Amino acid sequence: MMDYTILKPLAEGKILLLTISRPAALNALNSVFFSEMDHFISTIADNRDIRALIITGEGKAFAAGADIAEMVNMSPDEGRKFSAVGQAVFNRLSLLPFPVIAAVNGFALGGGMELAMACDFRIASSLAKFGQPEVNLGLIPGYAGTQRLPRLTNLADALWLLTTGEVIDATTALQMRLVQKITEPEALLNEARRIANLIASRGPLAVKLVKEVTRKGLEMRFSEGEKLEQQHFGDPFGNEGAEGMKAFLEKRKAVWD
Ligand code: CO8
Repeated sequence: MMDYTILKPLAEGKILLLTISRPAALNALNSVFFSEMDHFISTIADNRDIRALIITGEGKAFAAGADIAEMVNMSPDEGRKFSAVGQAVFNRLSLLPFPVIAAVNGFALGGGMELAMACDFRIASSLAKFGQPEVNLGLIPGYAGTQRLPRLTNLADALWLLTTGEVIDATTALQMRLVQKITEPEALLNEARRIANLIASRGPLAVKLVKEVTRKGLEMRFSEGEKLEQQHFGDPFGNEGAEGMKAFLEKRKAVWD
């Protein structure tokens, strides 16, 4: 794995652990982060050996937002450009052909919460804090927070967080289904690893397809989504699906590769 300034990638068998490491600034997301993330995504996007990615933060933050110091003097057009770059990188992240799990260890604020929302699901430490405090700075979210939050939770909870900038704890985030699970702080990474390894033990083509169909289907009309599912349902037959079903009938573990 390449050496980065802010990102610390670690391969652990079939899963990857990516740590955002800029703890002195609470892992605030600056342009170096986005260019490293963009590069990192390019290096892993076509690697068939990777079955899941976990993203976490070093220190007391997951990421405390976009880098305010970097944005303070931007013009409206520079702001738009900064937003476009971040949106593109987070979209590429969400479209990776394997699941991406956010292991939220601490503050996930503003752009940090948007990063967590670009992942496929979220596990939170009991110490994690979530919020979209942009309005506190006279700003709005720029990495698709206004779009992902109401889709992941609901319109009212999203507008509560987006208009008040209020920071919520992990229990409240669980109640609004922003996170799927809470762990003790010291158990967070091992729980994320357990889930990632569970994914890695399943049929690799099936995991890839089920993510793609589910995510793409959400952008479509129901009947079009059904057609997409139908089409890809056929893909594993005769190969991975044949092995998985045969293994079940023979009461043995499937051999995927
Ligand atoms: N940007 C830059 N630096 C930051 C950020 C940030 N978002 N967050 C924290 N830091 C820095 C602090 O400035 C401080 O630096 P220094 O030690 O040099 O003074 C260091 O990290 C430690 O922070 P604190 O001393 O403030 O730590 P506390 O434990 O006292 O407080 C908080 C923690 C409550 C998380 C506090 O740091 C805070 O409120 N941070 C800002 C949170 C915030 O408003 N985030 C939203 C940012 S805006 C955003 O994300 C918009 C996204 C869309 C952008 C679209 C592109 C245009």
